[in-house]
Amino acid sequence: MKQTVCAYCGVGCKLEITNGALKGLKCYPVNAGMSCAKGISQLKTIYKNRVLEVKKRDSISDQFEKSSYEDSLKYIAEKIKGTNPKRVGFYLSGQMLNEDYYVANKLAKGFIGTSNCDTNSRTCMASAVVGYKKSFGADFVPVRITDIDHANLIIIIGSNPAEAHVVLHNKIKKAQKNGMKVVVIDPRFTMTASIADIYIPLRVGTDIDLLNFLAQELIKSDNIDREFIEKHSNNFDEYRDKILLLDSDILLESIGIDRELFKHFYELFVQSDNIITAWTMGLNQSVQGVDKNLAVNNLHIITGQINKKGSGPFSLTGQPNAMGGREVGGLSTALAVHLDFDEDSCDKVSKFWNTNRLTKQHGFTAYEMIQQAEKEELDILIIAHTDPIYHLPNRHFVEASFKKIGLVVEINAYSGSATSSYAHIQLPVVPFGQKDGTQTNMDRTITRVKSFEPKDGILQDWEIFARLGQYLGYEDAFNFKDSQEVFEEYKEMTRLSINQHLNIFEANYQSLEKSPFVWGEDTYKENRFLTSNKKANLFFIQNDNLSEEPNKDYPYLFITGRTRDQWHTGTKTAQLKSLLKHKALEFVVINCLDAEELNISDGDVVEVHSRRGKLRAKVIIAKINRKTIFIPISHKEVNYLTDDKLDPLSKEPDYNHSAVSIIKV
Ligand SMILES: Nc1nc2c(c(=O)[nH]1)N[C@H]1C(S)=C(S)[C@@H](COP(=O)(O)OP(=O)(O)OC[C@H]3O[C@@H](n4cnc5c(=O)[nH]c(N)nc54)[C@H](O)[C@@H]3O)O[C@H]1N2
Ligand SMILES: Nc1nc2c(c(=O)[nH]1)N[C@H]1C(S)=C(S)[C@@H](COP(=O)(O)OP(=O)(O)OC[C@H]3O[C@@H](n4cnc5c(=O)[nH]c(N)nc54)[C@H](O)[C@@H]3O)O[C@H]1N2
Ligand code: SF4
Ligand SMILES: [Mo]
Repeated sequence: MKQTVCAYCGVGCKLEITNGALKGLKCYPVNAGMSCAKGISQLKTIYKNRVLEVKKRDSISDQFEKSSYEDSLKYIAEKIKGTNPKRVGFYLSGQMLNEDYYVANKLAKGFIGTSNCDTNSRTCMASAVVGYKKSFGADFVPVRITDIDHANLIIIIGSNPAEAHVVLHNKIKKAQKNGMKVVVIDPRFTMTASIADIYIPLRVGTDIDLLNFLAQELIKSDNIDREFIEKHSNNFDEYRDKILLLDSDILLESIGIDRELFKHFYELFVQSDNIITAWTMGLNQSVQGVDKNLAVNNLHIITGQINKKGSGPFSLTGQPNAMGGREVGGLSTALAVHLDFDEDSCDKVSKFWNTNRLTKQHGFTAYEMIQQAEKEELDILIIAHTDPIYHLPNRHFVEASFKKIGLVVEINAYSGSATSSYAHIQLPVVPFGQKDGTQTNMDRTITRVKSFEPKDGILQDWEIFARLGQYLGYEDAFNFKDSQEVFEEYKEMTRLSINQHLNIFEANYQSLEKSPFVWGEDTYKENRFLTSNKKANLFFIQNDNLSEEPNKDYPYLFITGRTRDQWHTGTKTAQLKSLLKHKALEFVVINCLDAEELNISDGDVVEVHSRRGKLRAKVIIAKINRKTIFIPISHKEVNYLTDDKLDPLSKEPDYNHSAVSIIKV
């Protein structure tokens, strides 16, 4: 029986191939035989819509011409040699395998000497990473998927697992049958909300107010864990004093719910022994994304709901290997293996990689690289496994900036990305089914990704970076034989980490297939946080309402997200008829009273305008707060509307909060 892991979401379901079909692997605890429609459709996409030739052109107004890996990579190497490393950028992806990430990161930061090596995880998990580091001292998710079986309450806030993490949602439903309660907090009545014991339709961007209000009530009624606070936290007195000064009427008014509903939520909270809070893009993708994460972490600290079975703040990772990318060091704000750019770390890493070209400071983050390009300060951008033209906010700005980059290289397995129209060189790679290595799911489980189809002369992502390294003259450093050899080097490198949880060096590549490795499993339950005094930090947070406010010209708030059977830009999923049945690709959800006011009916086409751009979409009238609309990422033009404000610390974009107007066409 052939086994592998799903290449879509962060749940990381194990799949088996029997009789030419994929299905969930029964004996694997994470999915126990379950899977979703996207997951099992992947055999059909291995040979569909693929990029199979190396292509090159001088200008993006020219047609592509056929090239070869050797010619193109030698050309790229020459261009890199002739440029200041600070003007070179790498744009990676939480969908790359650990081995792909490792080699790309080693090449960029270790040998080319640029830390402008960031990933699409910046648009996704960056706020959670910073939040965990500030609260607990390390980028470490202190919850496992199996904790759901031991929780009495799960609070799902800014997250829609029924569509985005389907198998996790099924696990939640199962736990609910066994008594666990579910609270869903979302301005939109989602598929997840439909199973909620309590649904809280808060106003967009008011999560901090709600979480602060809850903290205030808990402190006032002494429903907090004093012993835990005393032994394991910093800054409680200041936090408490400031929380108690908040005016609850003003908070309620901001959240937009009545006191009675809040009371139900509060009562459920205090009656529950074990509580998990799960969140995703409704909190992270915000100009206050880090603050929203801190507000969640605060609650778990004051109630001691952390580091014990069935509890904890659970940031749900979106992409299949976004967690692995963080471990390897794919973000421009990290060097490698959870090390920062301090002198000691730089020395250790230089020695390990045997290089004197290591970059020694943070690089530009994803959107900042585009801002550099706009100032004509980026000469080369190498993009792998992601489509920044499509996915970054304020797309007109992104498109104009891309045109100023001298050399754009796109490494993609599939054709039809928006970025390919802006690329000078397109390099094909093998996708799921033909590639080999490891990936880490949302609860730190490292599994083996197995190839089961021939590569037909096409390279895997890491092989492209390794060859480029060799053409740049670093033959020894990039002389890897296979994915296992890359993993072995990466694994050894994790011994350098200061994150005491990161024990990946104990994993065994050969046995990963049968017994996946969970890193950090034995260390955290002892309440040892990785801050300087080993205690968790409380931060008083206020809602500063920093997002774009609606006004007379743009009276609606626009939020964004996913639909169940589509994967982002759809180069794989939008090709399959079977996956197009669930929901249309290009729709806008509007509240029925707003629709009435605008004289719009279900199925009408409307034009949505923001200060940055416009698009057309088909109306679906559904339950969503008034003056709030939802457009999914499957809408090809969605990011012409979105705002490009960034969180000041995580640099994650404010996708989920733009002011728009709606016009019937
Ligand atoms: N089918 C499918 N699944 C996927 C993906 C996919 O493309 N397709 N992508 C994967 C990736 S990369 C990611 S990051 C995850 C994302 O996983 P999720 O974040 O669960 O998915 P979204 O649909 O973005 O849901 C965000 C939710 O936040 C809500 N929201 C918006 N603003 C606010 C707010 O101010 N407060 C609160 N409380 N809620 C708000 C939205 O209504 C929406 O329901 O999904 C992963 N899974
Ligand atoms: N409006 C709006 N914008 C958003 C979001 C949102 O919710 N709303 N969410 C943001 C988030 S959380 C994310 S994660 C991003 C996602 O945005 P992207 O990362 O741009 O979306 P994907 O479609 O997942 O892109 C993956 C690309 O990799 C290619 N590919 C597939 N397999 C392989 C392979 O093996 N190797 C290589 N090299 N390429 C391969 C695919 O063809 C595709 O072009 O979007 C962000 N942008
Ligand atoms: S839930 Fe996620 S990991 Fe599991 S099969 Fe579906 S997309 Fe794949
Ligand atoms: Mo994501």
